[in-house]
Amino acid sequence: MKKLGITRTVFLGLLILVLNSCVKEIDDYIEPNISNAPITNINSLQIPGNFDFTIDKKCSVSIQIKGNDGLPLSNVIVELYNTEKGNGGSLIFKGVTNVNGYISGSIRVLKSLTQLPLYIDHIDFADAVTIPIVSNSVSVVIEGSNSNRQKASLQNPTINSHNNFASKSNGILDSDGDGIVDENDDYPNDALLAFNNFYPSQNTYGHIAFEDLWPYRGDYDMNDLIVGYRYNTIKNSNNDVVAIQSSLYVKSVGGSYINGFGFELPIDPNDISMVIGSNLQEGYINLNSNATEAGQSKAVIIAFDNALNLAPRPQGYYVNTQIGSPIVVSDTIKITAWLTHPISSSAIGDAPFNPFMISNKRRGYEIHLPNMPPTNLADQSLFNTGNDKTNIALNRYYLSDKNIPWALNIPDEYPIVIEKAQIIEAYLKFQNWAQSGGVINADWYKDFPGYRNTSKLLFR
Ligand SMILES: [Ca+2]
Ligand SMILES: [Ca+2]
Ligand SMILES: [Ca+2]
Repeated sequence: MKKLGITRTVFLGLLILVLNSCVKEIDDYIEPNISNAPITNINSLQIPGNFDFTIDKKCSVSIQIKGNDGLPLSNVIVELYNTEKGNGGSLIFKGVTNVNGYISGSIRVLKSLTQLPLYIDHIDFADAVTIPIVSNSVSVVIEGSNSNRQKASLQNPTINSHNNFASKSNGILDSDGDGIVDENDDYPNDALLAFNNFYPSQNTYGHIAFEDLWPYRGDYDMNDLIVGYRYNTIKNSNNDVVAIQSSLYVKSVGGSYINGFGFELPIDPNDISMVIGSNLQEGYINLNSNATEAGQSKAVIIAFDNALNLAPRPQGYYVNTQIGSPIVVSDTIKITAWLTHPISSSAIGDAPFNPFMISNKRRGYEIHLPNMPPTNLADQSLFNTGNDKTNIALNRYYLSDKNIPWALNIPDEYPIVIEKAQIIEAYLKFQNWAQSGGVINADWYKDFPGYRNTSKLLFR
């Protein structure tokens, strides 16, 4: 590292004071390379050893709703969107306040996001309330200030107390009797289910991109398997989780391996009554009677055991990674894991949970997101072979000797890097993001001027 000037040293000192909790090991600090000098080989990047390559972050949610009179409002539906409804916003979180007007839970949102619109289905609130994201938390008390209440009360004499009837919809029919009126109940005829909660959002898919040669580094086109996902955590009228639903498709298969995909939930396999919808045809996955994977101490759901069964390979081509190759439209599979009993959202964690691929029908070869642990069925003797530089004692997993991952989670659109191009050739800000440890260009995958070399990308 070159010598720091005085100004830089003072600035760095302040940064350390301010971001004390964020900068764990200052010895590992590498100055961000903010030049656009093209680095043509990803293995030449100088990446901080503690960078986990996450684009979004987990935020706790704790919201209390009070009416115009300052008293807590119970049984009120609240929704968080990723941006305003009128601005293309899409639902991520939905639930109902308890007797003290509280609702809590957690969400995953882009690290760059500083505020979210909150929609409150009560006439004391007119429109979206913008609430701030501070550190990793959405924690607010919100009081109503809607002068329309009086008008509404005059039109409908029942609107005068803290109850359901002050809902904007004025709906009173609760067909399944679960306490949530039909207009607000995503499952109006099932008393065990009430609310959909989506990741990345109701109307969008995220993508997990894999290199499949682990523990060897491969070519870093990050297209050997790209899985599109949308998770729906289904909750009941107590805001507890009753099912995990995943909609999954195969966006690309840029290699010759037969690859599978699954995810691990942080609960006991016996907490699941049944998994429905997996696509398992190759015979190398063993299941329990509830269709979770056998031999696992946590619940593992294998979604598919061969990506090509969802997205067949055209004669003479890979799937969606070569210019001029036939466009392959994957099947989308919907997998539902029903729980034996409602589980708090804090116990079950957040989508995408712990996703991984299995390479070339070899069950022991799991490839996870960086710093996510293997399942019981991973062959741990593969760690620290090839280019893998896992350190179990430090919870460092699936990063190479050059601190490069084999998997990335992009909770957004993700055009496919063409075969044999490195990701840094297509996504021109990736190098800044990686070398700064995520400090700059956290939006490297977006379609902003100068961000993409579209001749190295396929939009399929
Ligand atoms: Ca209902
Ligand atoms: Ca219901
Ligand atoms: Ca490839």
